[in-house]
Amino acid sequence: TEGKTITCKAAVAWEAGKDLVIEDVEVGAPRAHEVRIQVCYTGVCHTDAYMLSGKDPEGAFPVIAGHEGAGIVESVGEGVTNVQKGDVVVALYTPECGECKFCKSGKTNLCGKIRATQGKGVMPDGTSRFKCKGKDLLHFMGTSTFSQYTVLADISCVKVTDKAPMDRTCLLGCGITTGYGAAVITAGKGGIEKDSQVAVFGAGCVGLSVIQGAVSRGASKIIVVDVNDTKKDWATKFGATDFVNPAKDLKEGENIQSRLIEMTDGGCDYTFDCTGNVHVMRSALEACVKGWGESIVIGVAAAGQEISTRPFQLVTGRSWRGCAFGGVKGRSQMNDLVNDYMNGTLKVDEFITHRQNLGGINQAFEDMHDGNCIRCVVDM
Ligand code: NAD
Ligand code: AHE
Ligand code: ZN
Ligand code: ZN
Repeated sequence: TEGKTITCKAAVAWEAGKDLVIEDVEVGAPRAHEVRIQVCYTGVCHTDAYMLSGKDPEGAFPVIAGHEGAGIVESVGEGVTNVQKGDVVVALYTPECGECKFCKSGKTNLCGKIRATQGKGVMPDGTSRFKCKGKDLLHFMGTSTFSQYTVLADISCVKVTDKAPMDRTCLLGCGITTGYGAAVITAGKGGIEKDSQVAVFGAGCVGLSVIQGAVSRGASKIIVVDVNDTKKDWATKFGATDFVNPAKDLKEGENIQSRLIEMTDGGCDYTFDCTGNVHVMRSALEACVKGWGESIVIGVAAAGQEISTRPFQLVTGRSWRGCAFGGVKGRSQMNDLVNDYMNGTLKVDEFITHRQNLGGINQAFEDMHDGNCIRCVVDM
């Protein structure tokens, strides 16, 4: 197959808001600094659903979505040195070139090398590797893991041990790493400090991963806020100390920020928005303690949404921060997470509540609405 076009199955989104269609697609050979991988497993993330709904300003069709994938390198293009045929890899929607101003800054994981073309749904040379029915299909987030074969920039994948099961490590491609990294890397620029009081808004895959990170840093209080009561058991299982359902548990005249301020004797050291709801983001900021409290925005809000608060909240020392992929540098830090998983210090298996085959991928999106669905893993 090396050097040749591969025909395989992929879930194609022909237009916004419509079911995905399993099609035979042609996947071109990797060009210079590109890698073609056989995708073995992919998770399904809310950001895929968001783009497919048509609400993402960067969404364009027809497209192959998916960004939480693990697979095996099938072939590499000219000049590729970081991976070779047969390597097990995790796809990285946040690449790491190591050379651009962002990579070199030491302050962020937001590599700038291919961001412009990635946002347009094409490879770094401006073209697509996918064709179906004679038409070019767009790539998504530089990964397009809803195809049995996909082509990535070499800087958009990282080799991991073949001893780690790919149906688990695929989840390190987004949700788990995002929440965990937000807690241990982004918050406080270096992670939550021991004995911090933390509030996590939204206990999905991302929020539960923030809890894991907070536990690993020795937070003394981890309050989970979710409108779904079934998330209480989930939060407790991951190490939360308290649970508040703002739709039911608030007293007359109380809002969620005042409740959290009361529970923490003045406010939280760190709060995390893992909902994508801009009103929640405001509450999360205002639940921070004055002087140093920091709120991390992780959730992706729909196009046109804006956040607001009284500037006084910032004047009195609270700050707003945000991160993509938890602030994790994929190529230099992914293997630490895989090792933590392998030695039992990072939970991954626990997140998998649903499974589907590629043919059931639309059901995987339906599954996401189930209050008990944390992640659905698709066997490609
Ligand atoms: P999820 O839907 O599984 O979890 C969200 C949780 O928030 C649910 O338990 C829901 O009940 C709860 N919730 C909804 N409205 C609420 C409210 N008003 N108050 C309190 N809780 C509320 O989603 P997820 O997979 O965990 O992802 C969370 C968000 O993070 C999504 O917006 C997703 O797009 C985004 N995300 C961002 C990044 C990043 O790099 N920044 C990466 C992955 C996901
Ligand atoms: N394109 C959207 C924003 C989507 C977004 O914020 N994506 C996150 C990853 S979410 C993963 O589930 C991200 O990586 N952001 C940084 C980046 O460079 O895209 C919009 O609103 O325009
Ligand atoms: Zn995601
Ligand atoms: Zn870079």
